Amino acid sequence: MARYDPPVTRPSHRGGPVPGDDNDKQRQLDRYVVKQDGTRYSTDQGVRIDDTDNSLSVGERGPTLLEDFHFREKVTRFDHERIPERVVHARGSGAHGEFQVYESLAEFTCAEFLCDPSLVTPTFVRFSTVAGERGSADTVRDVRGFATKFYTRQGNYDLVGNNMPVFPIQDGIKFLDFVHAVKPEPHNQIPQAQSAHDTFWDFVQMQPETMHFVMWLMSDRALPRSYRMMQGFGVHTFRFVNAQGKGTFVKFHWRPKLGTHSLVWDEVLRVQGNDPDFNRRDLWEAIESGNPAEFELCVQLVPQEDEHRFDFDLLDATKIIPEEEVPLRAIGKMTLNRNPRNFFAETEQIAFCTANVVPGIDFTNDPLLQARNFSYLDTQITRLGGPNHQRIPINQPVAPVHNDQRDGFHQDMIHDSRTAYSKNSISGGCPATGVNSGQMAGVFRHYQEHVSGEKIRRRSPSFGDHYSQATLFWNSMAGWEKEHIVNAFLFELGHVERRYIKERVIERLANVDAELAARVAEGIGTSPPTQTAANHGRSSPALSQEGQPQSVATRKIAVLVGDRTDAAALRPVLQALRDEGAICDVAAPHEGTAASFPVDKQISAASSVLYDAVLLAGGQELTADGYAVQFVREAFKHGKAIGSLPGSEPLLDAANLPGDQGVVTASAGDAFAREFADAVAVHRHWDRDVASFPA
Ligand code: HDE
Repeated sequence: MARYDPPVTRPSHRGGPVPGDDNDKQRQLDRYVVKQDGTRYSTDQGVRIDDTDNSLSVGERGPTLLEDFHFREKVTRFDHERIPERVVHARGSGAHGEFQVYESLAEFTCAEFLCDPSLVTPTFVRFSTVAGERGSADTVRDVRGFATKFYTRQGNYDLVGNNMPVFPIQDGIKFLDFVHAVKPEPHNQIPQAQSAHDTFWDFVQMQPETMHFVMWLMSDRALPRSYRMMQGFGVHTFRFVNAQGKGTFVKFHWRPKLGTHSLVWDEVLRVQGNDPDFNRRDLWEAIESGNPAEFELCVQLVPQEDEHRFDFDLLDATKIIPEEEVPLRAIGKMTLNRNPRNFFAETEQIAFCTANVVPGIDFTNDPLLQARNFSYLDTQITRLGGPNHQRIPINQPVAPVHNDQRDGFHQDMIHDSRTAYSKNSISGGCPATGVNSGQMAGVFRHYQEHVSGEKIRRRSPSFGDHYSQATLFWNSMAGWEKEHIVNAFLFELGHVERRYIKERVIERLANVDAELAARVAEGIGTSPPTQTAANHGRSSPALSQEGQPQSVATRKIAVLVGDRTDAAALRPVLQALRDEGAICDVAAPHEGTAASFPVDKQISAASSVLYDAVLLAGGQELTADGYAVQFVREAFKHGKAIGSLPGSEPLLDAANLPGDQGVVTASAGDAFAREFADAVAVHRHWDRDVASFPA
């Protein structure tokens, strides 16, 4: 019989070609794709199998035979399916994409992918939470990882960032301490994916360098609505190096096209139960439905000679450069347009490393960055089973790889050479370094920096101000953002058992802002600190989430429909919303159809927290459904737009809302659809007074 060789075809994307399909990385990955359709079952050795439902036994009721190689192989493979999860950032989701620079940055860097606007560089991004385990919920109060691998023609460049621009510690030697403090407590492994416990807050109060980061963590930045709606930051100051060897300090920022938007805390708690995969699903579904996630790459550039121009140290990862001091320059765009084919093969096995740089991008002496440059490869040698994990398809560069590194577990290259050392004469001196071949074009050369000093174990005094930027962040928040921050402190400290830890946190807060400290102190029932530092009064408006780009595109709207809904009134409104890219789910008391609309969700199986807005199109009958009433009240509590078409008045009355901000009631027609779409695009209506309103 002829050998069966299944064709490798690319998956279809809504029946059409897959965007971002035709690039060097995708073509490389294609070579490894295994299709199941039309294949025959075999062992790992390629031997075809008659039956995989019954083990080989002596008679029908007798013992299983050791010689059953298929049974043994199957059980053994199952026993070894799991690999260790990442020690941090265990929970994540990824997507393929492409990056293109707007115009040449040759003045600052010789990185080819940043100098040639015609080059489309394949990328893979993995978003993650930090503290939770692999199976934990997406929506928790935490930092989000935003790690990007650029498969450039000069090798892999990894920008391993977070959605917050500052870190809790300044020196990598403290990372173990920080992570041990935030992870579940050692005696009982509680709590999962939470910072609301004693060891975290003990670490905070003992280590004041955490304070700026803690302000970010208590803010809504820790609760992103979507991975498509959050910023990314390289955090450290890196260095661009141009062809002449001149260095320029650089901070990297990813800016989401859809704006930076967050959930509210009460909603986060409810999303965890309704859909623990909330952010993962959002990214997956957006890409599947042809809505790529788009981010602009921006940089802040600081000339080498301005290194000491700031009132903080550029090497200190607990500091930002305020955008008002050094504006962002948008240099290119990344589009995430393709979901992975296989989660384990791609998203789980991808290995990022800050030390993966290409010519034109270099490090600084940031002690956190220096530690990271060691840590990533080191941890991956355990996690991915040895040094050859670079050969896993998702990790392979598209640039050719040749060196004298050899062997190790799972070597899949067959090196056809009599030499594995350099320099050699037997293999014609190959593979040849730049120096040995005299061809230095395109080789990585470390930035030449003069360094001298004594061996010391001491933090630089220039890293000593832990509060000014925490104050800057607080000062920059809108009223509603401050409210959320105070509430976050109260929730977190409310879960701390030891009273003295709460009180010491408040003493730390007194150095950030007296009002903040007093509000939190009141909540935990202690007197406000008498010693408070003077607030410097400076702010950086760019830090606030107020005034973000607004769009109704890809926003999810629950449309509450009853059997007596006026279909003729609803249809044009639905059409208008869908035309603007909104995703409208019809939710009704039962599955099937309601008032001629196919029902997407039965109301009790839906929840307002899974939507950005709710449109009431039902009649009297929905008033009797407690879930429908709860839907509306909860949406109001969480600041979401509510639209009400004629006939929905009884439901609105039953919800008994305490205000009408962001509640659009009108007769059906174009004007209503427009007004409602605008109310949805706002994201949340913070002008509502919901503190005393139970949802
Ligand atoms: Fe990480 N970090 N990190 N980190 N980090 C890891 O690498 C580490 C830091 C970040 O989706 C680990 O492969 C040290 C800052 C992301 O695969 C590990 C220090 C920032 C991811 C590690 C830091 C990050 C990681 C765990 C302090 C933002 C997930 C598994 C010196 C700029 C990448 C792994 C992915 C993952 C070490 C600090 C971001 C253990 C020692 C600062 C997004 O190597």
